[in-house]
Amino acid sequence: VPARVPLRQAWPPGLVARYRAAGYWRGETFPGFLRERAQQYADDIAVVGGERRLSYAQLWDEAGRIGAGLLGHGLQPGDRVVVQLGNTVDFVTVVCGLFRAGLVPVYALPAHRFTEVAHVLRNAEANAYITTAQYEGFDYRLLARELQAAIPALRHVLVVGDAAEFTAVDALQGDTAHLPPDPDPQAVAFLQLSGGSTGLSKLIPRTHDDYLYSFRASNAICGITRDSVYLVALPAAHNFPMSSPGFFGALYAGARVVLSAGAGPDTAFPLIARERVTCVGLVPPLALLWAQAAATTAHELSSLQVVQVGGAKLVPEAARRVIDGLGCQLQQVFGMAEGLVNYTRLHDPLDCVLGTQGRPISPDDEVLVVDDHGHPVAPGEVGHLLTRGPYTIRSYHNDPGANARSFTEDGYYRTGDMVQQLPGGYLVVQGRAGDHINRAGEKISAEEIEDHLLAHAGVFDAAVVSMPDPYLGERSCAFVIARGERPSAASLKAWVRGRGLAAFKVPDQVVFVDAFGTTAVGKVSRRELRAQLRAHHIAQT
Ligand code: J2J
Repeated sequence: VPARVPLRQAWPPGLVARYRAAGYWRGETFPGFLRERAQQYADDIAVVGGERRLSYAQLWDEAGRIGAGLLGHGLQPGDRVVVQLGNTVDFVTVVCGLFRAGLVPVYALPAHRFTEVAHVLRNAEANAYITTAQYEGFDYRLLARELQAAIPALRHVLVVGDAAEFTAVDALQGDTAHLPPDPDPQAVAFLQLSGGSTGLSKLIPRTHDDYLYSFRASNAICGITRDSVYLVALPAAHNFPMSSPGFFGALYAGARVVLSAGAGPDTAFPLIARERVTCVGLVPPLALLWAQAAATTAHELSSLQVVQVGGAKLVPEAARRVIDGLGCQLQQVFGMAEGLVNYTRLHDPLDCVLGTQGRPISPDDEVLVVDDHGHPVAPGEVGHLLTRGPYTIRSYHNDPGANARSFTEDGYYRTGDMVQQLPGGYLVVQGRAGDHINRAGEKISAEEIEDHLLAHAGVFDAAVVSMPDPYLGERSCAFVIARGERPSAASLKAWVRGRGLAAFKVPDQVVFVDAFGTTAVGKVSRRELRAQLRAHHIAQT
C-alpha cells in the first residue's frame, strides 16, 4: 500500500486542554456511543426508511456485519471509503459499519457524477467506493464502472441492492471479533465535503471529539430528546441533516431517525403523519414550499414542533410565511461543514427568529468580524466572518494552497461570509465575499463551472455569477463570449452536464456577450468582473 497523506486535525495544546476541561471533548467516539445506545435502548426504533425499521440493537448488529464484512473483504482500518448513498436505512448502517471497522467514510452527494466522485476518490486516496444500484432513476453501477476503469487505486466497489459484478453490501459477512478496538477520540472520523467557492470540493477532516460535541450540544439547543423523531429530508450526506442536530444528534439522544427519499411535501408529509415527526431541517425554498402545501394537505402535521431552516439566507418575510404556514417553531440555522453552526434559540423573541441567523453553539466559538484588511469592524458593521473554536477545523485535507488562503495565521477559518454581529452575538448574514452560487443550499463554485465552459471549443471566455431567483434564492448565470460560431445555450448546458457533473451545477441561464468589463479601467480581477456582470445584468432586468 503506497504511503497516503495522513489524516489529521490538530488544535494547539492549550486549546485542547481548554476544550477538554470545559467538557466539550469528552473522549467519546462514534462506535462508543452507538454501542452504548444499543445497550441502553436495545429495542427502541433507531432508524426508519422505506419499509425498513431497525432498533438500536439491530443497527449495532447490522453495522457490525457490514464492518466485519468489509475487513474480511480486504479493507484495512484507516482505509478511506467514498460513500454515495441516498436517503435510505443503508446510509446509516453502512456509515456506522465503517465506524465500527475503523474505516473512514468520505461523503459524496447522490447528485455527484464522475468528475466529482473521481476527484473525491483521488484526493482522499480512497481504495473503496460504496454506492447503491439505483437511486432516483440513476444507475450508480454505471458510474462505478467508469470510476473503476479510470482509477486503479479503487480496488473495492460495493453496491447496495443488485450488485451486478460488484460486491453486494447485503451479502457481507464477517466475524465481529475481528473488529478493531474503539478509535482515539482525537482521530479523524470521516471526511466531509466543502461547499467551497474555488475549484473542486475540498475535504474536511472531522474528529470524533469535535463532531460529537457539535451534535450533542445541538441536541440541547434544538430540543432533541429520546422522544424526538427527526426527519432527514435533505440529502443525508449534507452536514446540516447529519449534525445540526441531524440524524447523528438524534441517534446520540436515543431518538428516532426517519429518512425521506424526497424532500417535497408529497413524500415527506405522509411520513411526518405516519411517524409523528417532531423536527426537520430544510433549505429556504423547501420550507416555503412546505408552508404553502400545509394549507391544503390532508396529512396530519401537528406532531411537528421545530422546523429548522438553513443552508441559505431566509429573509424575514419568508421566515414569517414559514411560521404561519406550518404553525410550529422556526429555528434559523447558519452553519458550515467546516464547523461553526449558529442557531436561533427556541425561546428567542420573534424578531430575533425572523431577522437573524442565530448565534454560535459554543461559548468557546470565537467570532471575528473584520474589514478587507483583517481589522475588526465597529460593532454592528458588516464584515468578513472569521471563526475558530472547539468544532471548527484548522486545515483541509491535503490542500496546502487552500489552507494558506482559508485560514489565518492564528487559526481562524475564513468563512467567506459577510455578516453583521448584533448584541448577544447574533449574526445576520449579509452576503459573501467568495464567488460561489448558493442554489437552494447547494454551493456551486463559479471557477469550477467556468473551467468546464472554457473547455468547449466554442467558448472564448466565461464568467459564472449568481442571480437572484424568487424560488431558489440564487440561480447560476453563465456569461459567455463565443469563439467563432456561437454555440446554442442548450448545447452549452448539455456540454457541462456531459462533463460528468452534478445536475445542479449546470448553468440555469446562459447569456452571450461580446466583451467583458468594458466599464473597467485597467486590469479587472475575476471577482470584480463577476460582480460587474451581475450588477449590470440585474440593473437591466
Ligand atoms: C445564509 N447563508 C447560509 C444561512 C449556510 C447547518 C446548516 C447549514 C450548513 C451548510 C451546515 C446559511 N443563511 N442560514 O453545514 O451544519 C451558507 C454560508 C456558509 C455555507 C456553508 C450546517 N447557512 N449558509 O449550509 O458547508 O455561505 O453548510 O458559509 O453546505 O452556506 O455551506 P455548507
